[in-house]
Amino acid sequence: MQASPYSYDYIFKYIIIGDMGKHPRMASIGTGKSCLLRRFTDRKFVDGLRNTVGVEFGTRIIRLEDRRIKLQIWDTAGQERFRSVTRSYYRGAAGAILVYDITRRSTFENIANWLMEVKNATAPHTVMFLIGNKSDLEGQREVTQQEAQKFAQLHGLLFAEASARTNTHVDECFLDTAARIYDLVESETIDTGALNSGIQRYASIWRCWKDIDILSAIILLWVNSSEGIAEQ
Ligand SMILES: Nc1nc2c(ncn2[C@@H]2O[C@H](COP(=O)(O)OP(=O)(O)O)[C@@H](O)[C@H]2O)c(=O)[nH]1
Ligand SMILES: [Mg+2]
Repeated sequence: MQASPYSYDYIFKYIIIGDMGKHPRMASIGTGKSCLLRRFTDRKFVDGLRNTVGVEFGTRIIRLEDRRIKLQIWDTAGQERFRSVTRSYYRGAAGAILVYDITRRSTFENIANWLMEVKNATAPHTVMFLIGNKSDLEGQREVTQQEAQKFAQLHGLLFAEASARTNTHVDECFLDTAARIYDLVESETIDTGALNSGIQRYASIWRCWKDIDILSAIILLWVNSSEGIAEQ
């Protein structure tokens, strides 16, 4: 049964960042951020996305334990061409997905800069996931999995190689990030009430009804007791 798209317990905001970079022969080619996003939210590979213009974010509702969580994933809309992204883009991100292209070493080397930008602009508990995208292009690899793994460990990032094209490990990257954020929420490490936590708590319709039941019981009690006072 498909639940209502409006009933969920949390919204987690994610951002995706990484180079667009330059290819020696061709025009600029991105690391695949928009393709990863579309693969996760629309469950398809959309080739030839035009620099994200007009697409600001994608969403998908996932389930973790008995909670429904809406992942709201923001895409850079081409801002990364200038090697920096406005601060408002980072604001209130609970999860940051950093993407490099395993076939272009410069995109991996630049991750250190992206990481610095994210750390400077987000809350301390923002969960970060490093994706080495285009794992389908093994023959053109310029970055080994081991060195990326080592970098991720050093900086406390989750890590996986993935391919938006062949749909390899894409869901895992977004879902593992959500699971880590959820753990931080459950253990109260993240204060969901704090401004810019990147998390919004929502009452599902069912929960609302339960709250309304409790509220009407309180009103009824109050009316009864005040009637009792009036009769005395
Ligand atoms: N082979 C391969 N190509 C990919 C993959 N993901 C994206 N691409 C290609 O890389 C280019 C840039 O992708 P895009 O998502 O627009 O990059 P962005 O600028 O980082 O958003 C496009 O030509 C995509 O078709 C992948 O997993 N494998
Ligand atoms: Mg893009």
